[in-house]
Amino acid sequence: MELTVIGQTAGEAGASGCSSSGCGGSSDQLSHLPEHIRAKVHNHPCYSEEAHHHYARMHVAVAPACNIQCHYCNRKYDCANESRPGVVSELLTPDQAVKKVMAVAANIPQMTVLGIAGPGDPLANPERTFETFRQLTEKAPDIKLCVSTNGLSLPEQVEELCKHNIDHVTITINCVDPDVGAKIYPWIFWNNRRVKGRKAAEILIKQQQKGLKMLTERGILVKVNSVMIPGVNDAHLEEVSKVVKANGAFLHNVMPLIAEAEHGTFFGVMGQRGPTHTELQALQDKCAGDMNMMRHCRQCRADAVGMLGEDRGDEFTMDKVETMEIDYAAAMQRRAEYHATIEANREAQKSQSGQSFVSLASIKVNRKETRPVLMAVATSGGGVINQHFGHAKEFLVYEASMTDVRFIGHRKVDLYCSGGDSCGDAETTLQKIIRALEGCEAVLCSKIGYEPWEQLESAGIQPNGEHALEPIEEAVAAVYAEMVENGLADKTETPAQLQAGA
Ligand code: CLF
Ligand code: SF4
Repeated sequence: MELTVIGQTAGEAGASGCSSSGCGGSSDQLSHLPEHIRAKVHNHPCYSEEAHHHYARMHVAVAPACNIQCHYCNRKYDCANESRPGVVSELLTPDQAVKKVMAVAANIPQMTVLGIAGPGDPLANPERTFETFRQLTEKAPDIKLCVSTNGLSLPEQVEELCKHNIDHVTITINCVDPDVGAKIYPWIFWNNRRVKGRKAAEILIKQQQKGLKMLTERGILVKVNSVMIPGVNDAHLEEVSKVVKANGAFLHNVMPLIAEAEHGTFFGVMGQRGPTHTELQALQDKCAGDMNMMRHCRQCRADAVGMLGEDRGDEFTMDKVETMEIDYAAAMQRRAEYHATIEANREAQKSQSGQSFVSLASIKVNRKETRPVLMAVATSGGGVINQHFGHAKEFLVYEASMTDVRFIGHRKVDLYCSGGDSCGDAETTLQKIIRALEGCEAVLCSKIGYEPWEQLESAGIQPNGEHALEPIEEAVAAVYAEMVENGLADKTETPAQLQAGA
């Protein structure tokens, strides 16, 4: 789910003619969907890119066991299919999890979704997972329920999932070819015994596709996550995308492998690298020909709390939750009012974005030979440019062209300005940020200091603080229009060529 396509009013990405090459679910892309599907995704921060600017999710770590082994996983950490490795969650009982969800929902009005995504596989822990869902259906009826699984035991549990009113299921599918699968999964636990190698992958693949079909036949929206592992399944994932789409998947989320030796995973220890930003984007673009692509996944942890990209878990540890007095009925009312305000703002932003396209369209007459430009954006949510450059922990990256503005992905960075003792490291941190923003030609933020301004400029990235509080797509379109007018987006003048000529 992904971007707002300026100037387009119809067509879900990939599915029916989004001009940007695959997206997922911005409001415009969703506009052609049946009403009951739009209602399911419009405020789900993972199933709708636009929604992730406005709404939050949380996970509860109730599921410790797993029934397979992935080469990118170390059981000491959370399930790497849905969560980044390297952090250990506080394991909760279903009762604790329910208390925590109600506490978070009462305190974070943006929250719409509760997901169970680890630390092992939720469906390998069915009693704990379903008891949590059962209680929440009763006590927090306004929260959407979501689950992520490796799919091995999915077909046998589809009926149970349906009973709990779960509208969103994620299956991690890294392959549809057992020979590729054998390089990713050393074993699975199946019918009370351990099955290894190609045979294991064959069973897993069969179960995943069967489960996917069963869910989609029952009207449940299925997102497929795939971990991109260069040299192992990268060339194969286009085929995966085609197959899962044919079997009814709603959205495909190709995520980069995170493999560090210190995580102690097989891939980490063997020195298996993850993809670069460029490789990931290229593969997402290829898959987008057939499929709606998610590009805003943050590979969040199994106990993540808050907007995607932020982690407020520390505010809701169980010792704190136990002391909170919750009036859930009152909180539910406040949240409904808050969501109404968000929806009004989204509507307003949409009409503004439409106006920006008009200015691009008028430029088109004079400048035909233009190239697309990548821009980084600092935002703390709300779909607007509202973050100081020095406070950004990540930048969203957009591609502007004469036809649209599309969301490409995000780049995580260290804080440039954290104050105190770390200020001595600022130069190094800034250099790291500049490296992370490689390929971007502008960075849009609410404010920026003199020093980073100068260094960004010398690195060929133009800082811009003129669009504070403006909707992101509108601001990106306006900056692009300016670049086009000044000849900075001419096909013949890439930044590298300009620098060479200087
Ligand atoms: Fe959680 Fe996953 Fe549901 Fe979202 S996360 S179970 S679908 S509520 Fe979202 Fe996090 Fe990416 Fe998952 S950003 S890791 S895709
Ligand atoms: Fe680890 Fe998740 Fe794979 Fe299980 S499914 S081995 S918990 S990454």
